[in-house]
Amino acid sequence: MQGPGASAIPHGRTAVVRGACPHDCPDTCALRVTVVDGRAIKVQGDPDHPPTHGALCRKVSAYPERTYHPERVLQPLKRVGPKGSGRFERVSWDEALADIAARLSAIAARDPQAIVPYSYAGTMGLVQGESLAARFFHALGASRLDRTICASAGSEALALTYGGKVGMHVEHFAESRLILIWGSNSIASNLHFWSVAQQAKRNGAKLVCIDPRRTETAEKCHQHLQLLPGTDGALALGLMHELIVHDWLDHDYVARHTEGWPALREEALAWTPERTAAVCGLTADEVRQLARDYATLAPAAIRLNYGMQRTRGGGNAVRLIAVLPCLVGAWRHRAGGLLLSSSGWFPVDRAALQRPDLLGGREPRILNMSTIGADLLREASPGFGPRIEALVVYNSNPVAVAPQSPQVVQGFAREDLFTVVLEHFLTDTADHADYVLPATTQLEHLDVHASYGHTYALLNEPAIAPLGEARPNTQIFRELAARMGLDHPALREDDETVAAQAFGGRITLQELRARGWVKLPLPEAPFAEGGFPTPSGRCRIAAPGLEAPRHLPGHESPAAAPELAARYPLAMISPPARNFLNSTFVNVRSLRDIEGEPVLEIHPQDAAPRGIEDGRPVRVHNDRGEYWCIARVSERARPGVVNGLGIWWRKLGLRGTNVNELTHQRLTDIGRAPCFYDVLVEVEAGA
Ligand SMILES: Nc1nc2c(c(=O)[nH]1)N[C@H]1C(S)=C(S)[C@@H](COP(=O)(O)OP(=O)(O)OC[C@H]3O[C@@H](n4cnc5c(=O)[nH]c(N)nc54)[C@H](O)[C@@H]3O)O[C@H]1N2
Ligand SMILES: Nc1nc2c(c(=O)[nH]1)N[C@H]1C(S)=C(S)[C@@H](COP(=O)(O)OP(=O)(O)OC[C@H]3O[C@@H](n4cnc5c(=O)[nH]c(N)nc54)[C@H](O)[C@@H]3O)O[C@H]1N2
Ligand SMILES: [Mo]
Repeated sequence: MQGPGASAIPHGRTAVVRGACPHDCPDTCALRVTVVDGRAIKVQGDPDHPPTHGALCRKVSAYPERTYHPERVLQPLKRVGPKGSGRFERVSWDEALADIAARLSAIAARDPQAIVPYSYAGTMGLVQGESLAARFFHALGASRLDRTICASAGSEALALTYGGKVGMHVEHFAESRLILIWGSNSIASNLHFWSVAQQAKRNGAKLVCIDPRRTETAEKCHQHLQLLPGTDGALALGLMHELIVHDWLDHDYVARHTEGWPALREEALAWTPERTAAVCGLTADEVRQLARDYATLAPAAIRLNYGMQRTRGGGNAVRLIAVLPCLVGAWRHRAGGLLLSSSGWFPVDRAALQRPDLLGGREPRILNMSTIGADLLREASPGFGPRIEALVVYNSNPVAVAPQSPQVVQGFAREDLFTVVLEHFLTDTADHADYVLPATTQLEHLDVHASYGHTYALLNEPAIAPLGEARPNTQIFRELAARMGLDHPALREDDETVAAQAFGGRITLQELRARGWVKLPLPEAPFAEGGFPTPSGRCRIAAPGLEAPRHLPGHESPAAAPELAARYPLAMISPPARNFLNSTFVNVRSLRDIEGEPVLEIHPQDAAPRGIEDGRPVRVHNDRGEYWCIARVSERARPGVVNGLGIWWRKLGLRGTNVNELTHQRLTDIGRAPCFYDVLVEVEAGA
C-alpha cells in the first residue's frame, strides 16, 4: 500500500492506494485504487472491509472512466454566452479568483447575506464537503443553507423518536429471521446491504419489500407489498392494531423503554386491517399477514430507507415505523430493530470542521435548499432579507436535482445573479455559471468519511495528482478567503490538518492509515436494555396528529386532493435509475448506454386508455411543467402510479427536460424536506 499522495509514485511503478467511495450512498465502500505511471487504471472494493467485502457497484467501478472523461472541466472557465448556453472561455486561476473575489466583496460590503452557498453531497467527504467552504462562508457572514434535499424528514423524525440517527449494525441483518425492506430499492441503492439480506435469506429468513414500485429488489423478495405512495404511516398504524388486538406486544420492553405509548395505542386501535388496506391500496389479508410475520418471526429487522419519507407525511411515517421494533421488543436481539441511518454513531466534530465561531455572533438567515427555485425569484423583503445576488455552488447540481425546475432554471437564468460553480463537468447548473472552477475528484484529493449505512470510519488518500488545473474545494476556498482579505488561521489550514480534526481526536489519521478504515466501538445490540440517546433514555412515541398524514394539505394524492386528481389522476414517484447516482454519472457513456433513455414506467391498465405504447415518447405534465420521456409499459408500475426514473441531466434528456419539471416545493411535515414522491400528473402519447 502506498502512503499519502501517489504523485509520489515513481514512473514505471504500480501502486495500490487506499480510498473511500465519496458518493451519497449508505454503503460508503472502502476502495483500492491501482495506479500505474501516475494514472489510476482500476478501482476495486477492499476485500478486508467487512461491508464492502471486495465488491463495488458498476457505477463506481467506472470511476476512472469518469475521472479521465474527455469532457472533464480542467481549467477555470468564464461565461461568454447567455446564461444556460454553456458557452465559456478559458481563463487563468489568477484572473478567475481576482474577479470572483472582487464581485463577492462588493456584494458583501452591502450585505453578505445576499451571497448564498449551495452544496450537497456530491462528495460525502468531511474535508471536501463542509470544512473550508463552511469556514469561508461563516467568516463572510453569508446566508446559511438548510440541507434538506434528501433525508431531513426521516433523520429529524428518527432523532425525535430515538434521540439520534442511530440503529442496527448492517452486518447483523444476516441473522434476522424477517427483514422488511421498506422504502428501499436495495439492489440499486444499498447493494452491500442486499448482500447481507441474501445471506439472511440463505439462512431461512423471510424478506418482504414495501414499495409502490416493483423494483428489482421487490422481485427477489418473498413478498412484495405494493402500497400507494405516502401511505406508510397508515400501514404502521394498521400493524400496531394487529399487535394490540392479538396481544403480540412486548409489554415489559414497552413499559421500561418507551414513553407515550398509551396515546398512540388509542389511535392505532382505529386502524383495522380493512381501513388500513383501503388507504394503502393493499388487501386486508396482506396487512394481517405482515403483522403476524412481524410478531412471530423473531428477530425481525427493518431496513427503512429514505424513499418512503419523500412525501408530505414522510416525517410522521418514520416516527410511526420506528416505534414498531419497540412494541415487539425486537431491539433485545442484535439482529432485531431498525436501520435508517447510522450516521449519528460517528463522533464527527462539526464545530471543528465548520467553525461556526467565525460568525462572531452574527446570525445570518438560513435558506432552505429545497426552495431555491422560489427563493431565487424573490425580491428583498423584511421576512426574506436581501434578494439573492450571488450563488456559490459546489458538490451539487441543483438545476437538475432541485424540485420544480421550471422555477429553478428561471432563477439561475437571472442576468443580475452572479454564479460560481465548482465542478468536474459542465452540468446543467454549471451551464448557468459566470465562472466554473475545476474541482478535483476523489482520486485526486485527501479525505475522511463517516457512513450512514455502516459503522466504519474511512480514509481516502489521493491516488493521482490533480488533472489539468483542477484544485480541491478546500484549496479554492482558502485562496478565495485570502484574496478577499478574510484572515483567520482556520481559513489557512491544510487538508491534513482538517482531516485530523474530523473525528474530534477519537479516531486519528494514524489509525485510519493502518488499514484504511476503523470500526467504531459500539455495543452489538445497542438498545437491548433501552438506553436510547434521548434525555430519558426511552424511545419517544408521539401520537397527536399522526393519524392524518394522508390528509395533510398539500399532499398530492387522489385521496387527499380529489379536485387536482380530476385533472392529473396519476401519482408519480421518481426514484433513481440504478446506474446513475442522483445526477452524477449521467454523462458517463458506459452507464448511460445501459440506462438508454429517460423512462416513465406505466402500468398496462393506465397506458391502454391513453393510447400509450411501449418505447414511444410521452408528455408527462401538470400545472408546473411538462417532462418528455419514453414510455415503458410495465408492471413495475402499479395501477394509478407512474415511475419517472431519475435524475437525468436536462440537456441529455428529451427536449431539455427532466423529471423535476413536475415536482413541487412544498415541504414535509417534519424536517422541511421536498416531497419528490408526492406528485400528481397526467400522461399523454407524444408526437
Ligand atoms: N444507484 C443509485 N444508488 C443510490 C442513489 C442513486 O441515485 N442511484 N442515490 C443515493 C442517495 S442520495 C440516496 S438518498 C439513497 C436513496 O435510496 P433510498 O433511501 O432507498 O431511496 P429511494 O431510492 O429514493 O427510494 C427507494 C424506494 O422507495 C420507493 N418509494 C417511493 N415512494 C415510496 C413510498 O411512499 N413508500 C414506500 N414504502 N416506498 C416508496 C421507491 O419506489 C424506491 O424503490 O440512495 C443512494 N444510492
Ligand atoms: N425528482 C427527484 N429529485 C431528486 C431525488 C429523487 O429521488 N427524485 N433525489 C434527491 C436526493 S436523495 C438527493 S441526495 C439530491 C442529490 O443532489 P446532488 O447532491 O446535487 O447530487 P448530484 O446530482 O449527484 O450532484 C453532485 C455534483 O457534485 C459534483 N461533485 C462531486 N464531487 C465533487 C467535489 O469533490 N467537488 C466539487 N466541487 N464537485 C463535486 C458532481 O460532479 C455532481 O455534478 O437530489 C434530489 N433530487
Ligand atoms: Mo439522497
